Amino acid sequence: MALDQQTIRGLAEHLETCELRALDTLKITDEHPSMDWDDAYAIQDDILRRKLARGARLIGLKAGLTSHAKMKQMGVDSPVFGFLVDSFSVPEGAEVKVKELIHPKVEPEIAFVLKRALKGPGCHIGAVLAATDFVLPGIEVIDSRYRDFKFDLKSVVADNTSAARFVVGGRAMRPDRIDMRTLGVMMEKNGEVVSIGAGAAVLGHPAAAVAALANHLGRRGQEIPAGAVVLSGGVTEAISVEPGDHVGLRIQHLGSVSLNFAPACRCTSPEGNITMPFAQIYMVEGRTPEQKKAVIEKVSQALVEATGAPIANVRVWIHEMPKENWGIAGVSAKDLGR
Ligand code: OOG
Ligand code: MG
Repeated sequence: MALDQQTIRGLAEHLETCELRALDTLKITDEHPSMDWDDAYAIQDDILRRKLARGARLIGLKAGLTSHAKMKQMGVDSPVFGFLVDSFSVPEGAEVKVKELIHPKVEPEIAFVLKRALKGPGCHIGAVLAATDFVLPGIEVIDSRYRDFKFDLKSVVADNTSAARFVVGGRAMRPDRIDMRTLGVMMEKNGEVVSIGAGAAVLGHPAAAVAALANHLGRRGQEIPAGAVVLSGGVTEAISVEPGDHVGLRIQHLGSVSLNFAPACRCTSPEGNITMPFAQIYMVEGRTPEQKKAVIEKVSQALVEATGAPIANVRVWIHEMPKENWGIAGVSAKDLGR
């Protein structure tokens, strides 16, 4: 390990605060270039410890960056592993509160539920299939705490592999009834197909990702517990979502599962009953058009940040007050001598 305990705790607190307040940050290896793999997982473990201390329940684990599409999208070359707690779990068809997230993306995944614990080293696809109770379709919502999703592998491990929310549902299927490699996967956003893939995209067989997770944990003296849900990794690249989006995932033989992303804000504008964040600014007359434009741009940006609404939905209205109406506590500007 290259970092001391205090630094590890400080980085865990920083990353978890970013998660809880929906704030982004620069990747932590920028300031700690010597950080090694053990440090990265120690930071992730400390984030889990913080959550458990506040009453969270560990309900599952995840493998990430297990498909070529994902590795290519993120510019990395090996899988990473993280944890899932109860607050990440969203019921089927429920609304995800976009305001609680920074820049969410969705991924289609095959989720495993184990009937027996799995421990590496030496875990393989056969052992995973024997220990699996059933598999389900799952949508993972990832939300890297790093600005613009720009990170390296160690930084993303420390950030619990961008884990944020997930839903599982559809039809539970025993693993001996299907060939997971040839399962067709189709994800749609607002009724349009946004990604298509097959199970084999995940390390040749999604169970290989679960075996890799068990082997990773085995090296650290841990195991995948019975009853845990395991997300085996995005089959295709991740897709960005905006407030108001609907995302559906259909996997051959496993049925479908869906999520809604809460609309930004419900306001009525002068144009009718349109969903859009709306701000009115009062200013004394006399500003140039350029100055007014700059105010509109700044306020629009603040609304985008505060509500998560797309910039195109934001409206800013400037009211100009005549100079003679301006005053302080009933004394006009003129009488104030200004
Ligand atoms: C890292 C998490 C990747 C997956 O399924 O590949 C992941 C990221 O891309 O931010 O969960
Ligand atoms: Mg994932």
